[in-house]
Amino acid sequence: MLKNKITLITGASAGIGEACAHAFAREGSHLILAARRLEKVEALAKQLIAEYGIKTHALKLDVRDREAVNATVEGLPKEWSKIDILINNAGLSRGMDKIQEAHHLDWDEMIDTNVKGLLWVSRAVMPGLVARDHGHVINIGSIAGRQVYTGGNVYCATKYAVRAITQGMRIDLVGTRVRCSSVDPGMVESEFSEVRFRGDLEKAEPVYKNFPPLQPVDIAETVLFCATRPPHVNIQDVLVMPQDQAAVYASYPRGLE
Ligand code: NDP
Ligand code: 8X3
Repeated sequence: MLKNKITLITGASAGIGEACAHAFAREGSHLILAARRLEKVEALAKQLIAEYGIKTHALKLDVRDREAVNATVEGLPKEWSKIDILINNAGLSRGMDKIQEAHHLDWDEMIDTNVKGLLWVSRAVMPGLVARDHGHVINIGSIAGRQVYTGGNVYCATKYAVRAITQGMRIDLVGTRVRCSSVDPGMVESEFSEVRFRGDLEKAEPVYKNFPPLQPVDIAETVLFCATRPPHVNIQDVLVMPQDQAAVYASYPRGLE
């Protein structure tokens, strides 16, 4: 079903985006791999070509830069220009400070990446999907877009926004054959916490010690499921949690066995 399709993945240099790249490559999709760390997406691109025989196009892209996003999408080589699937995955969290104590630049970074970045990429790619009357936008939301937790404030707000934007996209796409899904994970072991705590491993590593967290591949398989339903089926949203995490405040501290 994905053979020879073109999938654009933002934030493909690590974690969930990188795992999506493997899952989609395995199914024969050609991949546009975008992130700020070009060396990482280039290395991944080479690996996927060797492993799966697909075509790849690696891009250095900061989703916060609207002009760069537009120029990149408009400037895609002809053979890459007809995108079938967009996975809006690029995202991050910064800090867990109280609103009365947090730094405004952390808020800018989260809002600019998770909300505005997702919008810039969608705005650039969706007209092509609509014109071709075919395609799929898959947004990576979060449990943080459904429940607010201590210190989550602005990060949660960005993921609530992603949830609203996804619902709005679906409404705006009614009458087209373009599908729109969101996949909302609970805790996933990736670079996420290291980025949130700016490389402070003493804070980042314990996040994944209370119970077995999800792995990026778990989310990639869910994204793949959404993308491989028959054309008349749209998986609107999926919430995927670790087995020991029923809700942000209801988890079982099993530890890692
Ligand atoms: P990682 O930190 O492992 O990966 C984040 C990816 O986003 C990286 O590839 C990074 O690439 C990219 N990225 C960040 N900022 C930008 C930017 N400005 N422009 C382009 N790419 C960017 O985290 P995850 O894989 O866990 O996160 C992926 C998504 O999943 C995010 O949207 C996150 O909010 C969401 N999520 C994560 C959960 C978790 O517990 N880990 C749970 C629920 C949702 P680079 O730095 O090279 O630009
Ligand atoms: C990331 C999941 O619970 O750490 O979106 O906010 S959580």
